[in-house]
Amino acid sequence: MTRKTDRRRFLKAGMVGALAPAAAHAENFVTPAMTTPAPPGGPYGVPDRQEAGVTRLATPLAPDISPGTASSRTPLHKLDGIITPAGLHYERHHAGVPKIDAGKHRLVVHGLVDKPLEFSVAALLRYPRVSRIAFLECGGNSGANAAATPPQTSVDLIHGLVSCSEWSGVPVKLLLDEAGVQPDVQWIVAEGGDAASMSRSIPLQAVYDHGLLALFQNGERLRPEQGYPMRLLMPGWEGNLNIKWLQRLKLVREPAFTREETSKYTQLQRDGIARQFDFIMPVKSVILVPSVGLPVQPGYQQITGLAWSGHGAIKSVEITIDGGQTWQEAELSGPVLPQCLTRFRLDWTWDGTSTLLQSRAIDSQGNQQPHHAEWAARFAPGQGYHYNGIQSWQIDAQGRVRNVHA
Ligand SMILES: Nc1nc2c(c(=O)[nH]1)N[C@H]1C(S)=C(S)[C@@H](COP(=O)(O)O)O[C@H]1N2
Ligand SMILES: [Mo]
Repeated sequence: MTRKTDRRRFLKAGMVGALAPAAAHAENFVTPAMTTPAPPGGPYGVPDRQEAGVTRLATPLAPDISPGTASSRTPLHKLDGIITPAGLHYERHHAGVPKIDAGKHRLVVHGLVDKPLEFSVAALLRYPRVSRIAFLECGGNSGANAAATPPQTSVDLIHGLVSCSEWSGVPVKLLLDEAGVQPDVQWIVAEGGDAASMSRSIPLQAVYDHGLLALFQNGERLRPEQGYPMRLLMPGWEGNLNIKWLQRLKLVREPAFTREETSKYTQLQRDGIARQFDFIMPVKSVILVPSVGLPVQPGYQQITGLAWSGHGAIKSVEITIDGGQTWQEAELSGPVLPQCLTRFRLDWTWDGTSTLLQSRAIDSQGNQQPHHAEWAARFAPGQGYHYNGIQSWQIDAQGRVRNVHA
């Protein structure tokens, strides 16, 4: 069944959720809100209080073992479009959100450079800026699905460590050119000004070509949680490299082998060899509606979700509503941008029988998502970084959704 015929049939049958026309005509159209002028909004707008349930999902803290270790996830299934409101951007802090005095904060560019430089925020705000929309995803996102038994939790708990913003700032290459990169530099070590002193080694060429010193997020200055007053943005690269509260870029010959690239963010394979410096987030797609806790209604609904790839743009998303027997192409809502969340939709009329839904994305480089079993065959048990297996939702005859591996 094609999307068009499905939509036509649905329109003919009438809106499932609309009030009967008679009821609408019986209403008095003049409401109390139309007769009494109301006060204006405040200096900084917030969502209507009836939307108070649309919040980040915080993971319980463990202050005794690891004070400051915190994460919260974007409620992807309660949003639409591709942009994450700043207040709902996921958070991952290894030592909490430091209070940084933007007037005193400095960014130092040093190491193997002709001229070490120190920048204030005010100075950086005078540099030429660029803007781009890009997703940011934690290397551990979706890792819960790597387990043999998939979790029966809301979709944000599994996949909500990804968000998408418009980021504006100074291309890092401008600062590198000003400092003068010496000939045998291969790597840059980026360091944050938090109690984790989060540090990562990144290949020089990648930072030169793609690195953005982000100062603005969705039009306003970065939120403290996202690294105010500045962070490194490496679009499409593992979240951990996107150093927040950035205070140092050191140019070096060899990687520094920091904690975050040795004991963490490496992936042990079945063959006993660990992948290290696996930077780019792989192609992924997730159906967000329906999902666990969001049951299917009989009749029409729109299946919708997000797809993204660190390697480029999303080329297509295919959906199966019959457990993989047939696949149909979902509509990409647009814009479709590289290293960016891409919204997909498919009109569907559910006939009330149990079935299995899956989505699979292909990116502009031809990368595809593996099935869970293919992914699990490659990596050692307990590994979960960079998990991008196909998400399968089992629908029972009551419309309830279960997370399964298929
Ligand atoms: N300085 C610093 N930078 C950091 C972190 C941190 O704890 N400290 N966390 C990293 C990790 S693991 C991720 S996934 C992203 C999260 O960015 P966000 O909190 O803006 O979503 O920031 C990265 N940069
Ligand atoms: Mo992360």
